[in-house]
Amino acid sequence: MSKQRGTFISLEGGEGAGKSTLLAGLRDYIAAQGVDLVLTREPGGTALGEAVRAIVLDPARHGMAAETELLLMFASRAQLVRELIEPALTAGQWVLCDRFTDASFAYQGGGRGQPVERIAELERWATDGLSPDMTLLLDLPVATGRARAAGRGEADRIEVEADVFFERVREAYRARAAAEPKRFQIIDASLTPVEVLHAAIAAIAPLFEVKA
Ligand code: Z5A
Repeated sequence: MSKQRGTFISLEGGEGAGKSTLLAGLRDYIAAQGVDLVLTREPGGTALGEAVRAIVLDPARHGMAAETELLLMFASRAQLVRELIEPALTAGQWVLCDRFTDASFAYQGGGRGQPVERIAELERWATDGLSPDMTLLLDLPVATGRARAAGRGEADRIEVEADVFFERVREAYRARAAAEPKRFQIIDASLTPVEVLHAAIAAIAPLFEVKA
């Protein structure tokens, strides 16, 4: 008998929203339910993807065109889907991914102004249209997130953008969540880390019921 396909969850949010913090707590919670879980991130997650990440976030690469940035995000993603995500889901594992295609719609679409139809076309081609079963969007005011992220050392090539860029990113995320309310769960990321974790656990609870 073939194994039941695994569940794919993505985490999204603006800078300093608390994805890394939530990821650790969520990993422990999901694993404690007896689920075989794979953690990964974008851009990155594979040897090739991590090499792409180093290039695309390198603050020294000032002249990178918005089109190049978009294609690099999808180059990393195409590899991650084929090398890690699809094989894991096929084997019945769950995948928890720190960012996925919604980030390209938010940052390259909302932030950089790349056309949505172009990103959607890349999504169909590069990922075969793979979409998470659930996306947790950590939403909080840009100023709060930026204040949290400040003082973490050198900002990467995207983090140096102005507040107005991150306001567009936030709006693009919220628009996507409004357009796909079944897939997205919006979490108030201004709550304490423990409260955010509890909200995330409540949000993913139906996924365990579906698999039971
Ligand atoms: N990017 C893109 O443009 N297009 C794409 O398609 C993809 C990505 C996939 C790297 O992403 C960059 O890639 C990112 C988007 C772009 N660029 N930017 N900007 P990343 O996810 O690796 O990096 P990040 O967005 O910069 O994540 P982050 O800033 O590290 O945020 P975080 O993981 O969400 O936050 P954190 O590290 O958990 O928390 C930040 C601080 O806040 C830390 O001190 C925590 O202790 C604190 N914190 C966390 N939660 C709380 C709460 N609840 N209350 C108070 N303080 C908290």
